[in-house]
Amino acid sequence: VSGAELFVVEESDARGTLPVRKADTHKGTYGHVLVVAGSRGKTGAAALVSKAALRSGAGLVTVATRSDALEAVQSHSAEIMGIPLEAAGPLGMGDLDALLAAAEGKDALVMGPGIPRGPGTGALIGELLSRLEIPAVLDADALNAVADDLSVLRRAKGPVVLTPHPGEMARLTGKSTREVQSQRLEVVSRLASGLGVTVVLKGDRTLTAHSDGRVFINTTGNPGMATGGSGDVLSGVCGALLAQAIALPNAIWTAVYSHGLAGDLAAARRGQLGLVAGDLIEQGLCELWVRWG
Ligand code: NPW
Ligand code: AMP
Ligand code: MG
Repeated sequence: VSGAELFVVEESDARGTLPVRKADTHKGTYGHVLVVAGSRGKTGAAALVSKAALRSGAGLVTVATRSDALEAVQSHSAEIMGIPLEAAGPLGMGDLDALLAAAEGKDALVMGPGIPRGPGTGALIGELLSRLEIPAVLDADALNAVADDLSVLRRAKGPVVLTPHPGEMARLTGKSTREVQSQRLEVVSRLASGLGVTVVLKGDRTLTAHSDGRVFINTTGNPGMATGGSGDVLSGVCGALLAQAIALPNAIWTAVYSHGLAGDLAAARRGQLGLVAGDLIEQGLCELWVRWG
């Protein structure tokens, strides 16, 4: 691909990117992640994002979600703080003020897994990103929401990271999933440079493309991770590393490497068939951080 510069991420690269905790620090040092995720019936998505962020070093995690979903989201984990979004139905411009208030004092935004999506969700995301300076990770239904009009992403004030699986990438680019899979490198690097964002094309050998033409190839992970919620965990890890002020794109290829290695460690305990997304967090990530001291 013309202009693309390829790198294979190694364990020492990922390990070396992570911050070493100093004694004279506190939770504020490690950043506060705002998670906009979940809805009735998909509260698990918000919980997985949030728990993954907490288990990846974020100092604080707050979830903003519809009132009818918040209690269930928080019941998954005592450490998650919550803000109810009082309106009803799909996320739209009516949620802007509440989300701007929720984003005050936050260090990174993760938006998308399990959100209620409607015709106004893309415009809301564009408006929100045009007002926030913090890095934003868009995943799942936030990607589907902006797919109709990707130009909303150009309004973003802060850095933007997109984390599509091949099906979502197909929607973002108007291609078929097969076409995406047959030209992964071209598709991901073109989208990243075209929009001026960082794009993670997930799957076997996940590719992280930065807007400057660099593409980072991941070698960790296994098909046991093809299970509901795996991607939600990745977006939480990304949010946590960004909130800890790790620069782009390093924060993202490190998150991808760590998430995949967590999957390999969890599969060693559970088997690929037994692996569920929660294992990536409770077993995989925790074992990984111990291994990396
Ligand atoms: P197929 O099936 O192969 O033809 P969707 P989702 C394709 C939330 N979740 N390689 C696949 O194609 C998420 O966060 C909530 C190739 C299919 O067409 C989202 O907000 C959970 N193709 C929402 O639910 C746990 C691939 O994409 C399509 C591919 C819907 O998310 C689960 C499926 O994708 C979930 O995370 C690959 N590697 N991967 C919860 N507990 O609350 C996917 N495709 O339609 O975007 O649906 O990803 O399940
Ligand atoms: P999602 O489809 O959004 O839940 O994301 C699935 C996550 O699991 C992504 O991080 C993928 O890279 C990872 N994953 C799924 N299948 C595989 C596979 N066969 N090999 C490696 N990683 C995978
Ligand atoms: Mg997903």
